[in-house]
Formats: sequence, structure tokens, C-alpha cells
Amino acid sequence: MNQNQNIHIIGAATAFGQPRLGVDLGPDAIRYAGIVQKLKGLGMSVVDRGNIRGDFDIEAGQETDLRDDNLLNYGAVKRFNTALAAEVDGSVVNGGFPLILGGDHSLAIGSLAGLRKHYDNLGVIWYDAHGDLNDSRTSPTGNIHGMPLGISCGFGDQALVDLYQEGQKVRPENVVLIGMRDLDEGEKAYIKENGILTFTMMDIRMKGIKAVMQEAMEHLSDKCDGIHLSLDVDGLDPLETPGTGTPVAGGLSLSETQLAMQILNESGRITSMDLVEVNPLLDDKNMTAEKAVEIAACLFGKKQL
Ligand code: EXY
Ligand code: MN
Ligand code: MN
Ligand code: MN
Repeated sequence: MNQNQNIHIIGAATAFGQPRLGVDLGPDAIRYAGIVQKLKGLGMSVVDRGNIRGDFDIEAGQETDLRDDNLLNYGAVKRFNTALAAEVDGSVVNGGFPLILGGDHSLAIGSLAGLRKHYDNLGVIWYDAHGDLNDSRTSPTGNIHGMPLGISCGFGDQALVDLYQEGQKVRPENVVLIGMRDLDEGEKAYIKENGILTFTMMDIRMKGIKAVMQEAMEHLSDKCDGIHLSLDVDGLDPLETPGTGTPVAGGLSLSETQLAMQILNESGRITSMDLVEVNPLLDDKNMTAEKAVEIAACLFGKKQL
């Protein structure tokens, strides 16, 4: 099976899920790093559907509405993700492969909600240093970018769980976590209670990324009708991708990530992707966006020879 080669780029220009400005510029930074030309050069058809910006007011700066219930920018996150879900839904209706450029990782609430309309048993590969499985009670920060996977699994604020379509969007047994090295205590408990297939960095060091990706695909391939890759650039080591808001040392190399993407490409099973947490204001020479382009290119079949 081949990947769908009709790529729809959707810029998810949100910074609402965390307090640092600049991550909303991620989609344009990735465009300036040449994503459209690169994917076209691989023979893909690419349509850039522009940016969703939400109701960000640049003069007022970031809305910092930390409610009593420990959910930063709650209203803005909800409105943004409702718009994003509709855009992602529309992309699939029109036969596209949604490639969602972020933007902070709270955008996955919207991308998974839009995808849910089309898949009854969606698989999710979460490539990240973090589990993003908190809810307002377990979160140490109130930042919703640390919660989207939990919310999509049906755990957390009910209006966010029910966003765009009522109920859980993804079953925990259809999730694979890869690159984990900064999990909060509540997230560790959630992973254990729900038996989520998890590969920490230590597992990756023991087994190698090739075996890990193969196990991940074996876990999902037969039972899932689509597989979404949610790739947070902080899954890579900060030496590779410094332009990101919550870097954690001891991560994946670019070369391991290229191999991981090649294995996913060869499977032909990936149906959508988030490429998130690129913050060009924290970067040197747009280096992280350039790595993001390389990662996407490998998912779409770029080879070294
Ligand atoms: N676990 C921490 C929190 O919930 O605040 C850090 C989350 C960072 C989330 C980044 C995007 O993956
Ligand atoms: Mn994340
Ligand atoms: Mn992360
Ligand atoms: Mn932490």
C-alpha cells in the first residue's frame, strides 16, 4: 500500500496551549524552510490550505486566562480546535492526507477530533518526549499542550473531550508512545492503568529504533482503519531541535527519526500527521523547522541513495 500522495498542509498557528509566544509562527517557519517544494520534489501533490489562527490578538499579547480549574487559555483552545477539526475533516472528505503544522501540541485535540469522523478505530503514534496525558488535576502547569492525548482518549475536561463530536476520539489500546522521558506521575499511572504500549528512551536504547517502530506497527496495523502520526519535535534531542518550548535532554537523533519515518513510509499505513512545537523565536537560523521538513520528507519517501 502507498501513502496517500495528495497532501493538504494545514497551518495550526496556535500558542494557546502553553505560555511562550512564537510557537504560533511554527507553520510559517516550516514553510520558509521549504516544505512545499521538498514534498513536491518527491512527486507528491501538495495543496497549502493556509493557516488557522484562532482569536489571537497580537496587540494584547497572549491571553493568560488561567482559570481556577488549571486550564490555561481554555476558551481560546476550545475555539481554535473546533475550527481545526472542521478543517481536518474537510481535508479527508476531499481525499487529502492532512499534514498539520504547529503550533503547540494542544492542536492534536482538533486534529484527532476531525479525523474521528472518518475512522472508527484510529491508531495514534505519539512521538514525543512527553506523554501529553495530563488532565487539569494531574497537570503541574495547567498548560493544555500537556493534555491533548489524554483528552482525545476521553480523559479530562468534558467539553474538550466532546469537542466536534461527542466522546472519546481514540482508544488507549490504539496508542503507541515513542521517545518518552519526561512523564508526570499522573501520566505514568494513566499509562499503567490503560496498558498503553510505551517506548521510553531507555527502551529505544535497548532495542533500537527499528525494532521499536516495527513493534509499534505490529500493534496497530491489523486492528486500525487509519494511523495518525503526532510528531512533537521535542521527541528529538534538543541538540537537533533546539527551537522548541519544552526541550528535554537525552532524546532521539535526527538519523533515528529519519529511519523511523522510512519504516512508516514503507508500511504505507500512515493517513495523517501533526508536526508540532516548532518555535522559531527560540531557534538559531530556523534549524528546527529545517529538521521538521527533513522528517516530513522521509515520511513521504525521501531516501538517502
Ligand atoms: N508534562 C508537562 C506538563 O503537562 O506541563 C510538560 C508538557 C509538555 C508538553 C509538550 C508538548 O509536548
Ligand atoms: Mn507534545
Ligand atoms: Mn513534548
Ligand atoms: Mn515534567
